[in-house]
Amino acid sequence: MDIITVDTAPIAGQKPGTSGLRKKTRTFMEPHFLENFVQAIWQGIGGVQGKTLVLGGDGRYFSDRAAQVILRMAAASGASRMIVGQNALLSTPAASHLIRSRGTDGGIILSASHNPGGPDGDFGVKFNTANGGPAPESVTSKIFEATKSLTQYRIMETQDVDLSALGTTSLGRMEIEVVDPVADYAELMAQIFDFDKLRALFAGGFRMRFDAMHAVTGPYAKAILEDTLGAAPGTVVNGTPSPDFGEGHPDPNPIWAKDLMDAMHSADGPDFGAASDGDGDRNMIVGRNCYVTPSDSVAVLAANATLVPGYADGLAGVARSMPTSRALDRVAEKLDIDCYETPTGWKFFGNLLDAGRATLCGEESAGTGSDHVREKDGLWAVLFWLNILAERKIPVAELMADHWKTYGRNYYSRHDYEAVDTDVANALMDDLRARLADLPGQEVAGQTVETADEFAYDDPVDGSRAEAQGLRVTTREGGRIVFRLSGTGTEGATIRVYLERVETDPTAVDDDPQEALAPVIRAADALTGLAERTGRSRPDVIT
Ligand code: VG1
Ligand code: CO
Repeated sequence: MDIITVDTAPIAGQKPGTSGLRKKTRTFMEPHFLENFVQAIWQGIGGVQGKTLVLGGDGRYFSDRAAQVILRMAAASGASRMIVGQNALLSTPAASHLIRSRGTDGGIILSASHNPGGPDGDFGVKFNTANGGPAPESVTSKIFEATKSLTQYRIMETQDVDLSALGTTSLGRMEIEVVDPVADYAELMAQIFDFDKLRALFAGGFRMRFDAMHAVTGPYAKAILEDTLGAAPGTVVNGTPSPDFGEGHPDPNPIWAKDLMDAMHSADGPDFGAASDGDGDRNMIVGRNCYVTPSDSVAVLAANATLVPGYADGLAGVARSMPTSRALDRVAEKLDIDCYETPTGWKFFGNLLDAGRATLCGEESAGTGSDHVREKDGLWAVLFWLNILAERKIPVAELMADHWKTYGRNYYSRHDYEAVDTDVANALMDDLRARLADLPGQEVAGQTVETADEFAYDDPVDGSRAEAQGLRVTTREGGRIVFRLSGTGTEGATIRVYLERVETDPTAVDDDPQEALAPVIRAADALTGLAERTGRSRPDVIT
């Protein structure tokens, strides 16, 4: 087994985005592309000499090859141990848990999350630090700097490691431990939730459908929901991970999880439906005839948290990303706890969780999580909902109606315009940014602007500052509009328009969100001329 040093040159565009480096799979398969980025990670974290890392991912196309390359590069640079999920599979939350529970120096997650996979799809590589969370910007910027000056990488020349068999092998002097991807995670869930109550719920005839979308959560959901909690066989659908996600789009929202939506709206549909994304960190919650927006979901979890054994003592605080609706703030106010507002992306919650300032966190993009790991966690959110339903014994629709009566309703929707010409998207943002200071007091499509600014975040724990995190406008009529460009796309630009309107009249909380938001939607278009500039008459995706 020889360690060789390969000459290379910097490759442009290896800047980690909202959640790691994401590119077309074919780009990752180009000569040196993956190797350069991995070598840059080693440099960015001060080398891997003597370190222990976790490795796994969502099983998408090219993961098996990438895992072998990473193992050979870790061995070549002196890592002492790699803990790898069997067949290189690990959901993102399970990887986060392993990094923490085994006291490692961090880990690498191979995933492009909710983006489609396959040779024509997307691939991604993300580094997580020893706390189990996505590397903060202080680390990702070092990695990016390293990509710009790389001239060589080190790799071991050897046969593939067999990642299908559990147990410990070695590569040169590095040990490789292949672990069951599900076992430790399932054990953690059993510590947090009341599994006896959940068993009783299913034994009592409660019917559920969990759509794993051909992605990584299938084995986790089957083991926990069907094998451990006694949900009927067949509860988990699309439960076998496939490299191209069954040619699907593993994004758990009403558009891409349409089969599940249809089932939940049929006469004899299940009581409860849920779905997760490619790497298992997102969740969609839907009751009979009742889709729960992610922003409402985290608010409901916070309001009912003490019903769950793991949170019986209450919450230290909560946090949400800035574009997420302020439904959570209303609950926090009632509970008299802090509610932090962070930039988009889970890496910004890490410090708050580590410092014990926040217990629950959520993002409008179907991400919910807590201090049990340092990533958002899809299946955990589903079990949380089940635990609440087992205690409250009412249908999801009734629970939501009750929540809105108590807290008011934050009508909310996100409109995405995908693969927009990058120059058009940048110009739209630049023009609005330039006008922000003049907007307060102006009337826009019948709404009067109250405040307008660009969001920047000062981390209360380490004092770091993140700028340019989205343009936001509030109106006197209770509306809020946020404009942001996605940091996870791989084609052109994706413009995200986040729309919200607060309704506190208990008799007006049952409207269709798109109708309730119509004035806000009109104002968003008038503010930016979005339809005209992009030539799009409607968004590509509405969630
Ligand atoms: C999107 C979401 C963001 C989420 C991120 C990663 O980022 O908006 O809330 O944290 O994806 O999620 P962006 O920059 O495209 O808006 V995942 O499930 O990809 O790890
Ligand atoms: Co994800």
